[in-house]
Amino acid sequence: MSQFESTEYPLKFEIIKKCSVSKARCSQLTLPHATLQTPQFMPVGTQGALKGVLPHQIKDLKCNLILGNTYHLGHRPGPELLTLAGGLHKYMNWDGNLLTDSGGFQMVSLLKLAKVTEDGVEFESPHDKSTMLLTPEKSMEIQNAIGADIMMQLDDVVCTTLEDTARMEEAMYRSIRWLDRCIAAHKRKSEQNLFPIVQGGLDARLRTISANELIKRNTSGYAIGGLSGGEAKEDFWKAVSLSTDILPDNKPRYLMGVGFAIDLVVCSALGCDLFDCVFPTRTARFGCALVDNGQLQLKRKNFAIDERPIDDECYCYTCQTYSRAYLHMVLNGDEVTACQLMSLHNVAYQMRLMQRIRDAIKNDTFPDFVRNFVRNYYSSGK
Ligand code: PRF
Ligand code: ZN
Repeated sequence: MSQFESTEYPLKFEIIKKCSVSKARCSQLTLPHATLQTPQFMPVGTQGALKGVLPHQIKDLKCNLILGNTYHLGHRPGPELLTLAGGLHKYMNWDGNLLTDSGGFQMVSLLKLAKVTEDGVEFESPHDKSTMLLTPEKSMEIQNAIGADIMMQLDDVVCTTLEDTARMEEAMYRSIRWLDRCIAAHKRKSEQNLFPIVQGGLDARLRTISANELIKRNTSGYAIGGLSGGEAKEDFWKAVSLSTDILPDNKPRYLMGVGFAIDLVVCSALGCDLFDCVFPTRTARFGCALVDNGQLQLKRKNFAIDERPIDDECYCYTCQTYSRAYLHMVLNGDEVTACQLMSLHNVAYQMRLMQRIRDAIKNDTFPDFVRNFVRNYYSSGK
């Protein structure tokens, strides 16, 4: 891969501009399938597609990095069929970049039945009730077959608001042992990047140990995990800031599972580069349209006579074509069309927000942008 000749990994990360007041930076990230600028939000396509949005529509929104899930794709189509199809990019006709999560987090959050042992994450198959075991080696096998541009290590994820420090510590050290097993099992090092995940809950000591251990492995980027599980905003932001203080400046930092507009703005200021969350597409299906000062619940009666678009500054097809009144009607009737129109807007909203963040960093107006955004967000003029 010629564009990566000078680097050890199939990834290039160049900082274009740093904010002089915060830790925010705007960078250019080159991956095997495309180049993009960060900070960037990655929409989630659980089964190898975004619910209600076609690959060409995602491209039209200038998005060239989306997420897939090992947990779902490992079941169906499974690694053999994926290898046969030449990987997920070809299979789903997506020529942009793909990032896959390792599967453990989805199992623990979706299936309350999952059990973690030193071997891996044990769970009941959703299909035939047999017991299955996702090990670091199995996760790498599936992710190598998928062919994602960025793969995630299998980690032991615990909920910060439910578990005690002893369990946090065990999970943090186990995640490091699993990282070493992932590195050993990764078979396509010149084609796919493997990101490790900082764990340690809200505990500064544990997070510091975790981040320093990951740095020793010298991977091409880092993820910050174990957060965004319902902890207080202040605790969450502190844990993020502590992590970005330790992680090296010259590599991308991916904050996992974060997608609320306010968190994207604040965590960009704290030096995070990549984000993902199912929230924008999931909430769209329930009739919620994202706008700067919060969210519009378009199923509510007052929207039946509102002839304005969701957002008159949004360039998406939905806003260019339809009124809130029309969307209100469709949302209360035709689920499939409503899902498409709403998801398209919410993904476009996230993309435009990230573009505004990048522009502000590049134009030296980021501190003002943050101040105005936060003031407007909490003014809640629905
Ligand atoms: N680990 C993995 N995936 C994740 C997370 C994590 O910690 C989060 C944050 N809670 C979202 N997705 N593997
Ligand atoms: Zn729109």
